[in-house]
Amino acid sequence: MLLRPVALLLASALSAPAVLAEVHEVKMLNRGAEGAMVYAPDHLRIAPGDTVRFVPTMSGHNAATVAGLLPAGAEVFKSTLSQPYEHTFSVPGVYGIQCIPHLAMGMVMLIQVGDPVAVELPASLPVRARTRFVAQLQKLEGEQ
Ligand SMILES: [Cu+2]
Repeated sequence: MLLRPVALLLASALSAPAVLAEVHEVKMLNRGAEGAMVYAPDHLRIAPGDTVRFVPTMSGHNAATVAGLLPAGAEVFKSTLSQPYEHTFSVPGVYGIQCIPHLAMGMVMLIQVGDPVAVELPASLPVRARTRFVAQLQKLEGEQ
């Protein structure tokens, strides 16, 4: 009789994170609704602890963090070309994601983890990447 409340508490503590965490899928495409060399969707708002699965729908792409466009303390990553890749985002903030072969063609996306924060784009970005980041930031702000 005394064990029952403890068991219930343990069960709810163990199941809560699994219920809340989500997996979001992003396709890597040579062409999509937003033009050539795109992630689809090109921006995401997710909760801390959620996972993003980058899917090589078309080959020759990858997903990597952008130097100067990720939260302090966040993990830097770079996936293998043409391979599926999953990353769990635990540190809140805004992450820029780039396809390394196609950064100059503007193959980038933004992932906002948790609440909105002010974002300053790195000065060294190629023009097409900057243009898309600016458009993606506006979409994120418009959806808050
Ligand atoms: Cu690419």
